Amino acid sequence: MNDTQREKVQEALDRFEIEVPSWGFANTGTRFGKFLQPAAASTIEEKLSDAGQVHAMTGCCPSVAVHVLWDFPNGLEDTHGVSRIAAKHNVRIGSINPNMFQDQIYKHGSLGNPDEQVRRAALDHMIECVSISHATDSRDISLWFADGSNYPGSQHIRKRRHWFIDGLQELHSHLDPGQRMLVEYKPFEPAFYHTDIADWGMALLMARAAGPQAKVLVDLGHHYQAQNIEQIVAWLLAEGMLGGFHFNDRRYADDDLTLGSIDPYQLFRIFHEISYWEWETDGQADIAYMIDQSHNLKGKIEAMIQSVCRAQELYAKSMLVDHDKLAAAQTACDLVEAEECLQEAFATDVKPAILEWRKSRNVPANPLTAFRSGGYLERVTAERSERNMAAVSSYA
Ligand code: PSV
Ligand code: MN
Repeated sequence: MNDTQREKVQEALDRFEIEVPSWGFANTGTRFGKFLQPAAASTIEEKLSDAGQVHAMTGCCPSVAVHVLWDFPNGLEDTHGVSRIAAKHNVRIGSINPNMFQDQIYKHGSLGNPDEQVRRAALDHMIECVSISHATDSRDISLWFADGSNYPGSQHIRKRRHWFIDGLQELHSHLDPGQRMLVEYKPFEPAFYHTDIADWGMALLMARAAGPQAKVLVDLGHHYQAQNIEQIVAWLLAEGMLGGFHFNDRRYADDDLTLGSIDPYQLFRIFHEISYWEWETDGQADIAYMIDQSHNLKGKIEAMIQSVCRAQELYAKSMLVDHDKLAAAQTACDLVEAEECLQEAFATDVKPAILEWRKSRNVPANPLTAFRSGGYLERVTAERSERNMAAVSSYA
């Protein structure tokens, strides 16, 4: 890597921030059960403390996404003092995720529910989340709906679409001028026949209908097999509608595997589309990068650090694509030369440049080993294990 490339990587890493999810530090499982971890976080303070560790080790995770009913079961009143707790752990509250799926009333949906009272309750909860975002000084309200149906004919797809648009428009009217709402799509799970916002096209139309501060959020686990996600990213950028990501990797469905563990080249290609667009437009895309993974088997903080380091590495590699050369090769339809531009950048060892950046930020050269030898895990295991493992015996 030459000096110019090294500088490019430094600059890129200076602006690259990635948000971690509070729920990634808590005990979670599959529908077949949970394997509880003695060190898992339960309270919002514990989650913020764990997130603080990830930030201390990596230097690029200053904010924490919260899921309202998991982190603030009583809504707004639970947010009192939470920003101060976050600051104590050197992080801040990031995107606010309303929860329109865990209450019994949502059996047949939230904003798409045929029952007007349920739609109202969902909307009131989302509006309260806007108040929460004001209390925590957060910008983005991140929306994912479990709405859908399991059997053909059982729901009126067009009516539900209409109710969604009405609801999202009303929510949009509660946003402050600088705020955004991000609309996430998912084609399956928990509904397995249709979901109301199934893909990026539906999310785009919903966001457009909601208002100018609504953008689309791409969760890497929310696509059909073999879908070309970087093309979706390129289109959303071109439409000015890409608002954020939920990063994770997958082999089959929404597997929540550690980022880059299955297909690191895919994330590289996604980052490349973003940096290519930025180079062409001489602009900077306003994208919220977030991780959405909760690990059932791996140590939660370790898995988060792994994911963040992988994201940094792939982001750095994507900066090394020679855009002039690529544009010329594309115009000349020189397929091999164009492809080599990507392959060469992907194959470049960016570790020395990342080490330099870590040194300049005063963060450990190897975040994972530093975390392992830092004593934090042992300390929180001692503090939390009795409580966490008591839950195991109540399972038995
Ligand atoms: C749904 O699968 C999802 O990706 C949404 O973003 C939720 O908020 C999150 O997972 C909950 O884990
Ligand atoms: Mn997600």
